Amino acid sequence: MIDIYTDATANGQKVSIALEEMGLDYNVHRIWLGGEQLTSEFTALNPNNKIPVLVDDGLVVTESGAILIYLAEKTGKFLPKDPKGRIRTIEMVFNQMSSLGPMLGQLFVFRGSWENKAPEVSNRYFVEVSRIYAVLNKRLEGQLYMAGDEYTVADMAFLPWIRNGSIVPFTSDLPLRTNPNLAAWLERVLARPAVQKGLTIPAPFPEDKHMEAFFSATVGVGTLHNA
Ligand SMILES: N[C@@H](CCC(=O)N[C@@H](CS)C(=O)NCC(=O)O)C(=O)O
Repeated sequence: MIDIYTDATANGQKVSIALEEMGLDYNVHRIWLGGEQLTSEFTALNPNNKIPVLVDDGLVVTESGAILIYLAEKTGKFLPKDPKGRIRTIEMVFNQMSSLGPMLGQLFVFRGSWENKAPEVSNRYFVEVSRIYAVLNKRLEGQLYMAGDEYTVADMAFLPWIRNGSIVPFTSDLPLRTNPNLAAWLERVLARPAVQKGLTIPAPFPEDKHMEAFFSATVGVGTLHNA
């Protein structure tokens, strides 16, 4: 049986989307990022104190990109079998993990939790995320999905992040509409029923807790990260 330890953030949603897409049964353990990621029970699973964590019959897997590849290999789904499609998919999972995720995460920190008090810093991340959007837009020229014409785990890696960028009020100026291939891709993947379901697991943060939970933990501000 599969257990996931997760919260309602983009990295967590990647995993619930994948599990829904693959039709796997799983138990959800919600780790409230206001501090539950620091308990000894949780850090025994992931010493890096970050969600998501997946446990499959005693095998613990951390890092959302690794979890996506693990699930794709386990099920034989959403990771093309041909060498080119396979490496394109892995390439784009790594790309998301090392570029869009950290850069957009920092944009959320400096625009949101730090209320844009360091505009030069916010601007550096805004410019970089905008550049990444344009690169993705170019990549999507003439292909339906991030790794080609097949929907793969690479799409699952990008989609909760780009969706968040489009719904968080202080990143509404990100150039999504002006990158029409990327905007069309987002609509395409968001139309999938498994994606819609995965985005609700675990349930979104309540409005009043959203900023507190997201900013005090996810982005590493406040007292949680002083140690
Ligand atoms: N590279 C990791 C990043 C995971 C990550 O940043 N998780 C955040 C939530 S999206 C977290 O658990 N933050 C809690 C903390 O930093 O204390 C992955 O993709 O799994």
